Amino acid sequence: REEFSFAAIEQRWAGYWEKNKVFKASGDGQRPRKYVLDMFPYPSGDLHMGHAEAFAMGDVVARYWMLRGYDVLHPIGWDSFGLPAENAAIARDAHPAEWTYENIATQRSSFERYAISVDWDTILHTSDPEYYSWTQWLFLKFYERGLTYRKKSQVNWCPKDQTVLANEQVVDGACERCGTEVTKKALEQWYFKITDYAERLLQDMDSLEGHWPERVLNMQRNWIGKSTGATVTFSIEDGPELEVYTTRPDTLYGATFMVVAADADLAEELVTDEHAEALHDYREQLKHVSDIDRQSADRPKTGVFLGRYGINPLSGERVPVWASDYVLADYGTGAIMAVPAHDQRDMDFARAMDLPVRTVVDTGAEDPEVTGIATTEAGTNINSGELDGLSGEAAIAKSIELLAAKGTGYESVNYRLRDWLLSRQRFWGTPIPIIHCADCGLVPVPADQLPVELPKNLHGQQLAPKGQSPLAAAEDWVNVACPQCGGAATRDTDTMDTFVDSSWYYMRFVDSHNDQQIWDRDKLDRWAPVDQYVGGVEHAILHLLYSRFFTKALYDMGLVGFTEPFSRLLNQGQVLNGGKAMSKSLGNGVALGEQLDAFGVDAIRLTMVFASPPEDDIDWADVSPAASLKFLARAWRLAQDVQAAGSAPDTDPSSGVEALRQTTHKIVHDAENLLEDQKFNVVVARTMELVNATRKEIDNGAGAADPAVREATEVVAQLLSLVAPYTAEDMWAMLGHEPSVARSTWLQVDEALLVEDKITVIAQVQGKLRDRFEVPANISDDELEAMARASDNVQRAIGDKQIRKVIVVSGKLVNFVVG
Ligand code: ANZ
Ligand code: ZN
Repeated sequence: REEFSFAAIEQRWAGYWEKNKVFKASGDGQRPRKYVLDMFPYPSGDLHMGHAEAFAMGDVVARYWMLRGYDVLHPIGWDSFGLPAENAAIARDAHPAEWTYENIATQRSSFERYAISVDWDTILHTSDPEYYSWTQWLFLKFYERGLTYRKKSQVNWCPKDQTVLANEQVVDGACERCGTEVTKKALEQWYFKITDYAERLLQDMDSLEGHWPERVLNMQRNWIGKSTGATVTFSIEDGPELEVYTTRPDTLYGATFMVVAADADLAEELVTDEHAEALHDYREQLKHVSDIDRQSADRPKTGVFLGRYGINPLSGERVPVWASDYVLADYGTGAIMAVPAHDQRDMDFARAMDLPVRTVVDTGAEDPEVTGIATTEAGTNINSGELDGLSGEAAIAKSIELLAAKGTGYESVNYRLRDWLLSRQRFWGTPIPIIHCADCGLVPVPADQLPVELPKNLHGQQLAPKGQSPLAAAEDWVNVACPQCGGAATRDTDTMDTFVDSSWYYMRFVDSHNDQQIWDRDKLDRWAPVDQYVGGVEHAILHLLYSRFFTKALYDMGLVGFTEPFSRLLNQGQVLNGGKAMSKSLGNGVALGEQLDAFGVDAIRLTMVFASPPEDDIDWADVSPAASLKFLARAWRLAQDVQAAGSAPDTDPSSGVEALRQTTHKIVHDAENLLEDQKFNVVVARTMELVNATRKEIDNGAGAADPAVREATEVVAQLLSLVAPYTAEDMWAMLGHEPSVARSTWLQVDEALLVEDKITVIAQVQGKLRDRFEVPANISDDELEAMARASDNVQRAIGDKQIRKVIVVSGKLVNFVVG
């Protein structure tokens, strides 16, 4: 008899699924459809343990739906533009495409070995002209609608990568990619107007409630950061009016000074000649301070007086106007009314600059004027003229009413969300399809001239960061005739943030190779939106917010028929080692390839899925791939025994041993619910249970020829196919079936075989046992009591006495107190 060998089994099935296109999405309309998507990988080296986990989880879902008879689209592609390829190209004096496509080839063969159930015909790479042609086309669609624009502003600049960064790419003041402290630079850049969609991005999250992890929804809500308050106009003596945004118009009487963002144009407009130099010096220092630091509460407050005074529109009071870095230029109006008594940052500034503090809300706490501690709780207005005696909402409403009557303010809403800065001064990205003409201005590249391809002759040092895009040096590429006037013009030399590429790939997957249109609308409507998206929580804001924005914008353009791209989201956990994330510096990395060589693909996949619920982290130091391998051998031998016993593949199971049949059907029934609830680890546990029950029946019961044993073993193969495709396929063949088990028919659960769990309960009279019954485990207290009352033994014991009290202990007993 053949011994179980994962290597022999892997060899038997290697390449089988790709060659036979087992996982090809048919789109024939004969069956209901599902779209399962794993966040597509970035081609940095080979696949690692993190990929292995994420893809194992997504595969459970895709394979399960396939077994349930769905037509499943489970595509694969690569997010293949980006800095690492460019840095590698500089280091090896090559073109970034070389490194990129080498890594893709490596990852592809690893994916094939790892036996993920993908449709290989869908394959796309965002760095292929066939793909980025449409990224450019979309950019121009957004441009046509005014959703892409150029603006000069103070942008986040990474001095190491020599490129600008979106706000979302600045993490704790540092570059998301390289960790270098981010500085500011005034540059003219391209933006997407995501702020136009702030409210819809927020509102539509209601429909994702319960389908996306709560944590992700909260992170997006915070990032959008909606607040409501009022915009208030202060007049300035001998100067332009100054608008401020406040969430607390009820504290207007406590506004003892004003502050404008020092780096805003506003500061320069307001400053008097006498103070201009001080402002200038202050602004110079500011360039080296990150937004995060600027807003940090414990930083000492700094600033300069602008020499101006504003007039409080409610109290008429004259207040000085300052400039400081703790007010941000791009939030609200870039200026505030400072209420030191009720805002700690204002209080700190007031104390540092010796400015007055006036308490206008009595909260019952000690007076901030005395303590220097601002009070933010609700209370009753004092020192506030017409607002005195009011509190909270009423005071806010009244203040807005008074402002509106004077024409000096109105209720308003603000969002923290900023427009998405999309241009990058790097090479390996989608070129921005715009031509700059001295006469015509910005001219879109005509659609029939797309794609604007990256030059193929740049390599090595020519790509080194210089603060402007390396494309600027490619003169033959840059210089073109203006499409409008035919005159000499130049191409835009920036490339797009790679998050633009990944904001729409899930739509392209429905029709990856269409060279006539971005996608065939019927195909898109057939498959999208994505039913199940799987990926890491690190994308909670950037990628997921951008994709939601793209979907909504495309909906408004009539290009798609849905407004949310991902109906359900699963964030798989991380694979740790020794309780810590794997990293080079800790030296605790585990190489996926070595694990696969040692234990086989199936044992590694099974270990990943069995270790914990998919959203939890897995500590590789705590798991046992060797035990997984043992279990797989045990399962495999069931099929071997059934085969040896000579039972035919079309055996009718109904004459099989009843008890094993009950176990089988119960487990299939439970597995259906567990898979819907994404409790994949429990499904594996139940599969183990079924293997044990079947083994018992073979060795000490009816034997391997019993039809119930065949039925159970077939179910084991199907359940295992979700996580251990090689072993499952081999078992399926031994059971005499045509491959592939992935396309087999899911067992139809026979309700008659679903016996309920029973428990024994007792009935007492005066604490004395009078009867016992077998009842369903989930019996209600009322049913239990009714059953006990109806018992002959109980009635006899009560006789003609009165029932004074009935005590029911759920699932255990009923006691009648009589007298
Ligand atoms: C007066 C006031 C009194 C304020 C008070 C708060 C408490 P959110 O909730 O985040 O929207 N603010 C407005 N624009 C700002 C800017 N560009 N940079 C820094 N701070 C700014 O916060 C709104 C509050 O933050 C506003 O309400 C304003 O201070 C400040 F007892 O106005 B408040
Ligand atoms: Zn022109």
